[in-house]
Amino acid sequence: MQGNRTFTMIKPDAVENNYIGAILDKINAGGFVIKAMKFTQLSKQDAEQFYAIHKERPFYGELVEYMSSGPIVAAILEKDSAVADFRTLIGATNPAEAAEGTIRKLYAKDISANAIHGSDSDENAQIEGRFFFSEREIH
Ligand code: IDP
Ligand code: MG
Repeated sequence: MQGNRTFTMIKPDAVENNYIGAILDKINAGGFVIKAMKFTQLSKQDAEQFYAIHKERPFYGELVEYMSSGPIVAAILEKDSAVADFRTLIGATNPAEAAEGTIRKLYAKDISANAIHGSDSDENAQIEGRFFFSEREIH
C-alpha cells in the first residue's frame, strides 16, 4: 500500500440508512478499485484501538460508542494518489461544510455520524488496512 492505496469504512449511519450501494457507486465512479472489502461490526475495544490517536480529543468517547453501535463496511481501495483523492471525494469532516457532490455532503448525518472514513496518510492507510484484513486478504 504505497502511494496508491487507502482505507475506508462506510460508517454505521450510512449502513443504517441503506447507502452502501450508493456510496460504493461513488467510489467506483471516482476511479477507485476495491481491493478488499468486508461487512463487519467493531466492538467497543476495536473502536478504542482504531481511534486511539484521538484519545485526548473531547469527542473520543462519543466516537467510540458511535463507531461500535452498528455494522460497517471496511475496504481497501486503489488509485493513483489514493489518500488525497479519496479525502477530496469524501469531503470535510463536518458535512455542513463539505463540498457539493462529496460523499459526506450527500450521505452524512452530522459531524459525528459522517457516513465514511478515509485514511489521512499512506502510513495510516497501511496500518488501518491491516487492522481489518490479514495478509491473505490483501492482494
Ligand atoms: P476525519 O474523519 O475527517 O479524518 P478526524 O478529525 O480524524 O476527521 O475525526 C475522526 C472522526 O471523529 C470524524 O470522522 C468524526 O466521526 C468524529 N469527529 C470529529 N470531530 C468531531 C466533533 O467535533 N464532534 C463529534 N465527532 C467528531
Ligand atoms: Mg482522520
